[in-house]
Amino acid sequence: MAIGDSHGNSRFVHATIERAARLRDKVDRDVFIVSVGDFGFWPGLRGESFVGGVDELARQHGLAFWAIDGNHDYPGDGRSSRAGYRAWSDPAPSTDQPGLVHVPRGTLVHIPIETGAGVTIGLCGGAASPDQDQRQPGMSWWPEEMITDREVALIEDSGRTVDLMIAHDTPWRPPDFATSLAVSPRVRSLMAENQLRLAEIVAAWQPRLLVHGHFHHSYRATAPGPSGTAIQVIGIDDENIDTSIETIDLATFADKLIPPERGAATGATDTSLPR
Ligand SMILES: [Mn+2]
Repeated sequence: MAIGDSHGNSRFVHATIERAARLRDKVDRDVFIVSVGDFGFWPGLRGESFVGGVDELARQHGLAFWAIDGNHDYPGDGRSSRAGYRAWSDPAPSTDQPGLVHVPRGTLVHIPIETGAGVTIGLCGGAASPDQDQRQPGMSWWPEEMITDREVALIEDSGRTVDLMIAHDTPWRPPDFATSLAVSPRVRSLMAENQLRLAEIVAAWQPRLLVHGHFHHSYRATAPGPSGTAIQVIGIDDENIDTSIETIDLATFADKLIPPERGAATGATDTSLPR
């Protein structure tokens, strides 16, 4: 279950955990939650209380809760307190480990599926804040927000591909997206730079499906993939219990994973979204 930007909204996140627990009990299969970033890792007591509350409720329900970092998430120093995502980072998250973890950029997780080869998920937070000119460095804005060239190089050098990619930002502009935010040319180029790095990661990972947040905009689209294939893209809205949750059945998704060579040979491309 992927959830949109939550910005420290306990009511929204607690409701998603309750919903995931009900779903698991109903379908009697494993369910885990992934936040697509701008989760609410904030400095100070407010941040600590939010992340502590999410961790506690997820543990109570025996649910794994993964969060990638968004541009508005505070990195922290990883030591002095539970505020900041570095204190929660786990580069080897597991779906049967209850509680909150931050999944670092470039992490790959393989989810076994009984009927086949399983699904490999690649996770990568990071984005440039469009509103950074209005934010205070070290208080409400952190330079670590952007994906770095080194992070891209590490992903490219690994030579691995994924089936499903979960990111905060997307290389492609969401369709029908409009914003009233005035963005300076300097910030605009930073945003483009991050999107370019994500495009490089997409080229390396070659996902069949990309799920992202950041734009607070729900949509489904397809983008061009390698050798004539299409990459399905799902954008998720923010803080809305009705529109900010995407449930992806990984078993059904795995069934639809046709090797790209076969798609190209027959000229057929399945562009329907996995349910
Ligand atoms: Mn964001």
